[in-house]
Amino acid sequence: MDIKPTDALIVVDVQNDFCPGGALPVVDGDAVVPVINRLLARTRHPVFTRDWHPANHCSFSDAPEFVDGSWPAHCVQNTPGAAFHPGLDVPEDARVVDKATDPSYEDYDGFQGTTLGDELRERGVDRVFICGLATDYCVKNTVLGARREGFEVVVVEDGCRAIDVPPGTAAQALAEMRRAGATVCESGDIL
Ligand code: VGL
Ligand code: ZN
Repeated sequence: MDIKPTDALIVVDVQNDFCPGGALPVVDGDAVVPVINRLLARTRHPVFTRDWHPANHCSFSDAPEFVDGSWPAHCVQNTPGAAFHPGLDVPEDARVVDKATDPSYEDYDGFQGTTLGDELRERGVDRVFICGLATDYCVKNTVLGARREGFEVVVVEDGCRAIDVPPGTAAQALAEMRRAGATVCESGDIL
C-alpha cells in the first residue's frame, strides 16, 4: 500500500498529557511518534487533532473513574500538557483541529462539529489514514466520524496506543472500527 496525493493522514491527539509523564498517560504513548513521523514525510495532507479543553471541562474529575468518561484534568488549552509531543514533526502548513473546547460537551471525534470533512473533500481527498492516541477513544471516534463522512479509512495500528481500561477495550474498539468499514494495517505495510 502507498500513500497517494489524494490521501490525508490524520494524527489524533499526540499531546504531552497522553504520553508518559503526562496527566492522562497512555502506556507507551510516545512510541507512536517515530511511526507517525515516517508517514508524515509521505503525506500531502497532514491533519492533527488536539484535545483542547477549557480548565472547567465537564470530563474532569478529582476522582476520575475512566470507564465512565471522567478523567483527570488534561490537555487544558495553552498549557504544556496540551502541546504536541516535542518529537512530532508537525509541518508549518498542517491543519490543526481543536476539539472538546466547550466546557459542557465531550467530543472524541475530530469530524464532529468541524468543517474538516468539507475541507478534505475540497482538496480532493477520498481516503484518510488515521493514527494516534488513544485507540479506544479519540482514534476510534474519529475513525467512525470519517466513515460517516464517507471517507475510506485505514487505521495504522502500530501508530496507535490505547488506554485499554478495562483490558479488552482496545480490541473491542478495533472490531468496531472494522465493522464500520475501516481497514486496519501496520505502518510497515505502507511504502
Ligand atoms: C482522549 C480521553 C479523554 C483521547 C481524550 O484523545 O483519546 N481520551 N480525552
Ligand atoms: Zn479529553
